[in-house]
Amino acid sequence: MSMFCFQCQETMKNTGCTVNGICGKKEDVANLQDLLIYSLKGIAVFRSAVSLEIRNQYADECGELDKFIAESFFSTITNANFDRNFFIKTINKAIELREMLKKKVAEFGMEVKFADHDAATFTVTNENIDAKAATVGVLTTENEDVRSLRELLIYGLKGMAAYIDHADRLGKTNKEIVMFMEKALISTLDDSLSVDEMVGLVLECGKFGVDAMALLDGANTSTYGHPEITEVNIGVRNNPAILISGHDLKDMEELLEQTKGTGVDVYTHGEMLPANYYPAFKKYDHFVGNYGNAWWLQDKEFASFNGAVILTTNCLVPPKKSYIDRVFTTNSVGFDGVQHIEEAKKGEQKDFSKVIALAKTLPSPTEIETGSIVGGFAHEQVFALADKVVDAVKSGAIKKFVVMAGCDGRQKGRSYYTEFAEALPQDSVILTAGCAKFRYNKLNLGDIGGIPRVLDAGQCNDSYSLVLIALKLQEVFGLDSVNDLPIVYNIAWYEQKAVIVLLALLHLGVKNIHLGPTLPAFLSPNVIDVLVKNFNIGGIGTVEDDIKNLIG
Ligand code: SF4
Ligand code: SF3
Repeated sequence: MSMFCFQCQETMKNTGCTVNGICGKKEDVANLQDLLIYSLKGIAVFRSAVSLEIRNQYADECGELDKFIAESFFSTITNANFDRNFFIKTINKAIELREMLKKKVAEFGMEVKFADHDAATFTVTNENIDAKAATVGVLTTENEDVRSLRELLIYGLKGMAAYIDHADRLGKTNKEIVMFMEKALISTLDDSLSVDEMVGLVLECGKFGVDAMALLDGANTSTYGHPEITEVNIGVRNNPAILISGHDLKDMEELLEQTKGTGVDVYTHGEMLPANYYPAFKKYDHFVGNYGNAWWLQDKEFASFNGAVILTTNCLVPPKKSYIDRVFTTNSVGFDGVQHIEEAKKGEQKDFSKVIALAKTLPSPTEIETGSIVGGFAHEQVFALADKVVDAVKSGAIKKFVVMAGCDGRQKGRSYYTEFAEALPQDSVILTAGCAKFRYNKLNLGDIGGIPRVLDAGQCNDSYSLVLIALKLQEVFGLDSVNDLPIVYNIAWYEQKAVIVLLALLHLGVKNIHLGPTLPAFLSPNVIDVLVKNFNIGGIGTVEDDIKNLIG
């Protein structure tokens, strides 16, 4: 076995990728990603000695290190970064930062636990880095339950890191979240922890997941306004164009600014669709709408788009030769042979001029769809409709809300979600967020007294909106528990952002969540038992059975 990765839903045979990733990740990159996480554990050992007070005092330096931790985690998320050189560079940087922290801690005579651990002492050369990387993967934890809880925690941190990285780029940070990340990283070196303590950390991760999503929600809405109900065009115009994908709204803003008046149109793809819902982006008349569907269709859709494409975050599918020259990555995304747009200098905008110049030379997009879709049902917009929604529940016009948030993926069995949405009774409303929506957001499911039957809150991180909506309904109906609401959860997962969303829901005490299309391979049978016993988590079955069991 040359690698072992089981962090995403499409892992080989639902056990683990052991040769190459189904996602296209090669064994050397998979192992280097493990080594990067391992080197973050070394950083955490020394960083944990730095108090909040000191962090506040040295805000700039500390902010840079927080950013490094978040970006490093983010680069190891499924379908984000496939670039070997990026990982070698980042691991070396991590070791350098660890040694700097080690010196400071020694200077101040601070005590740290695990200072002698290999994660806190190892070094590498270009010659031995692959050999070292092959020795630090998830299988080094032998007990399968301990491994399961440690990896569940690490994957939650990866998702959390993605969200705080976006917020950071909009100037919003929360040092306590990073302090928790460090504590959690160190816990994975600690063989003395009991199962209960590890479960406690996983749930605490959910608490900080809620904080991270709240931070990002605040960053997005205070910068770009609250999403509002929007009809999004899914057709094309006859101009050269740029397709922007991923989750980073700051890139969206800067791209729209820089393409203004250039004759180049801008379209969103995949998880960038919700950018269409923000007031701040509506003023650009060259922002045409959304092109295509979820990430896994990008090999076909990037090809037919014809123009330049920017990946601001996951999910990147290894680009085909036919269009690789038109693809650009930025932030934590990377792929060997794909042009990368570097981070901007402080106070400046990122420079998209290369992308714009290329786009001008390319043909306009080939039409693959026409018409429009409706979205923008984030918390403030739904609160504005609260009276209507409450009346519909009271009158019985709405009998169930079905949360179908999460990820989409290429596995054939995911047609379940389309069929499930179609089979839902007419008096049910789907609450969605994340790219899972592409399985049913173009079906004509109609409305209930003017309330569409698919309410899209936005990106996966906007699952936070769904939580606020549920809490609001609980308050309006005067219920003791969020579990007393007529809401069922049928969530689709693929990568690690869905893991932090799940942990956030568990932290809020949400029970009876159904997770599919398969339960995570990294959950051992005993850990699944704990989740079933405490939260009644379940998988999915057939559409017919699930409609019967969930909806009644
Ligand atoms: Fe396999 Fe998923 Fe890991 Fe890729 S990210 S190697 S598909 S488990
Ligand atoms: Fe999708 Fe990758 Fe998870 Fe943000 S873009 S939800 S899978």
